[in-house]
Parts: sequence; C-alpha cells; structure tokens
Amino acid sequence: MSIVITVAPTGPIATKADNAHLPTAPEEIANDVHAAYRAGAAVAHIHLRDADQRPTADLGIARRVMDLIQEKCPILIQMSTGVGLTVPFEEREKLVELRPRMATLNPCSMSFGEGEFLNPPKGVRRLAARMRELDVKPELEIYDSGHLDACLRLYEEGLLAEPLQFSIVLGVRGGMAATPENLMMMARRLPAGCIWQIVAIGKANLELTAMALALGGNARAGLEDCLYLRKGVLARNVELVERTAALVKALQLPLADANETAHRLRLPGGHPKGK
Ligand code: KMH
Ligand code: ZN
Repeated sequence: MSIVITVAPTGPIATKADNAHLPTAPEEIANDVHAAYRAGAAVAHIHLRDADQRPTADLGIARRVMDLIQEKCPILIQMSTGVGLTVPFEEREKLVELRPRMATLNPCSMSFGEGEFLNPPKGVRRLAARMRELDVKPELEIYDSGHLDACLRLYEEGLLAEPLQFSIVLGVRGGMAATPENLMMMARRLPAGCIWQIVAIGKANLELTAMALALGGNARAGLEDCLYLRKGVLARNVELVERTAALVKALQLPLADANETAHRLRLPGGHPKGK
C-alpha cells in the first residue's frame, strides 16, 4: 500500500519565538504547504493564526489560506477543527462550512498540556453529522484509548462513513505517551479496513513514524508535531517532509499522490490511480 504523507505546518501551540520558521501568515502557510507538496506531501493539515499569531477560526483567514494553497498546488486540504485551546467549539465547527476536502474531528474533551481541549459530546455529534452532509472527510484524532471507542460509537450511530480515517496521536500531555507500546496497542485495536496515520509529538517523532510505517500506517510531518530536525537544530517544514519522504523511500514503500489519496478515502472527485 502506498504511503500518504500529511504536512502539518503550524499547529495550535508553538509561536515564532519557539521556532522562527513557523509559518503563521496565510502566505507563509501556503508557501510551506507548496514546498511540502513538492517534497511528497499529499495532504495539508491546516491551523490558522491571526496577525498576533493567536489560533483563530476566522472564516476570512481560512478562505484566504485555502485559496492561496489551491492556487499553488492540488494538495488535499484538511482543515483542523481543533484550531486552538482558546477558541470556542461553536466557532471551530463553522470551518467545515468552507467545505475543505477533509477536516479533523476530535471525539473527546481532555487535558492538553497546561490547558483544556473542549469537545463536548453534543457538539461532536453535531459536527460529525454536518461533515457527513457536506461530504467533508473526518480525520478522527485519538489521543487516548477510550477515544477510539467514542469514534466507534459515532460510527454505529451512522455519523461516520467508511473508510474510517484515524490519527493515533501520541505525546500530548493529557493523552497517551509517545511510546512504541502505546502505538502497538492502538494499531492492533483499530477496526479492519480503516486508514490511519501516526502523529508523534516531540522527540520520538522520527522513530515512531518509522514504526507506524512498518505497521501499515501513514505519516505526518511538520512543525505542529516536532520543532527540531535533531537535537539543538530547529527544523523547517520542508526538511521534516523531506526526511519523512526519505524514510518512506528507504523502506521501499511507494508514496501516494493527492489524487490516489482522494480515491482511497473515497472523497468526491478522487479518481482511480493514473486517471
Ligand atoms: N496538535 C494536535 C495534537 C486538531 O488539529 O484537530 C491537536 C490538534 C487537533 O491540533
Ligand atoms: Zn492539528
């Protein structure tokens, strides 16, 4: 099976004070996404920032970022509905009205570092139903083992369409730690036929990405998850994507392009390989 690389260039927490290469303005985000596309990424996971670098769900900024990316390349845009810890759920869920090809769906509330990440059950169901209506493909973000059970309940309630698509997120303080044991346990528990990727936060990023690739998962790369290329060396987004693409190549696995990824996820407008 070919490997989907998702670039996650920005994220909700870090600022340029943590890594000066972090893209925050719409043009900066679009430029990094374009470079990542050229380096092998098929999907772009997008967080938005305002002029003061704060996370925002502003629809004007979202539209601008989507337009700038689409002018540059046909990468599949996955809008984060996680947005940032300070932005209310009711603002975050409106982002799917712009009909990105995909968006994240975070199934449960949790502690998140020093903050709280609020995803109330009624809001999650409302958002899942709306995404299904709009044909926006959810990526189900699983930070803890019970989050998988919550997603499977949404599926049983008819709120999610197959194929289910999961991110196993390891290394958020408040969720599962970034260990091989946790990755193995979660990968084993995933339902048959699903599509999944590893999101390994922090210094275990590279080794857990290698492990996920060996287990049949996809990969995510970018400054949202990992600010350093190696100890003491701050990364650029394109370097993290190039590193991941090199890892995929070293494992002798083919890379999926955007069109093949759309087809595999059964997104509207995805065509069989080569068409
Ligand atoms: N940075 C992720 C671990 C989302 O994008 O929907 C949490 C997040 C969720 O940002
Ligand atoms: Zn995110």
